[in-house]
Amino acid sequence: TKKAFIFDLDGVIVDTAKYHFLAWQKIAQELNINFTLEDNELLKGVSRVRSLDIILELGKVEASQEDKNRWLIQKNEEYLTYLVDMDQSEILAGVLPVLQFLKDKKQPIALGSASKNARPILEKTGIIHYFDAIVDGNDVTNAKPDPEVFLIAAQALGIKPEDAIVFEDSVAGVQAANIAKMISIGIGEEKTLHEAKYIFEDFTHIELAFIEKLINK
Ligand code: G16
Ligand code: MG
Repeated sequence: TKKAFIFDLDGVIVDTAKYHFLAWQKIAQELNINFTLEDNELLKGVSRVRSLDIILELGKVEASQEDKNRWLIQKNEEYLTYLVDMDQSEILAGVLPVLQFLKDKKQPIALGSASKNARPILEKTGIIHYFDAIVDGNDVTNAKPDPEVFLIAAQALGIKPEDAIVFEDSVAGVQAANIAKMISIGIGEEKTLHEAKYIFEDFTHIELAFIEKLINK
C-alpha cells in the first residue's frame, strides 16, 4: 500500500541547527543574553518568532514589537549567509539511500518543516526532486506540536494520517506526529525522543528492510 513519508528538514535531512544557533547567538550577544548550545535545544522545530521570544525570556529582556521585528530580520540575514555555500555534502548520512529507496518503491514523499527557508535548502542540496509535496513555515499558522504541518502534508499526498510516517528530531515534532495519529520516528537520542514510536540515532541506523516493512503494513 501507499504510505506518506514525511520528513522534517532541520536535524533530519540537514544539520542546519548549528547555523541557526550561530545566528541566534549573535543576536543574543548583542542583547547581553547568555545563550548556550543547551538552550538551543529549546529552539529545535520551533518557529523563528517563537525562538526569539524564548531567547528574550531566557535573558528576561522585554522588547517592543519594532525591536523584535528588526532582530528577526537580522537573525535571518545572518542565517542566510551560512546557506550560501551549502551543497549536497551537508545532507546527513543515510538519508539519500532512504529517499532513493522510497522513490524506487513509488512511495509519496513530503517535507514537513517549520522553516521558511526550506525550499532553497532542498534546492542547494540537490534533493528537491524527491519531494511530491513541500509544506513549510510559509504554509502553516500553527507551529509544532500542533499537527497542522503534517496533516497538510498528508492531505497534499492524498494519504490518510494513519498511513503517514513522520521522521522528526524534535520533541515538538514527535508530539505533532502523534497528535495527528501518524507513525512517529524519532531521529536522535532515546532520552529526548522517548514519545516516538520508533527511535534511531540517525539514518545510518535505519535498515531498508525496516522501511519496506512500514510500506507493507
Ligand atoms: C527549523 C528549526 C528551527 C527553526 C525553524 C524556523 O524547523 O528546527 O530551529 O527556528 O526551522 O526556521 P526559519 O528561521 O528558517 O524559518 P524544522 O521543522 O525543519 O526542524
Ligand atoms: Mg527538526
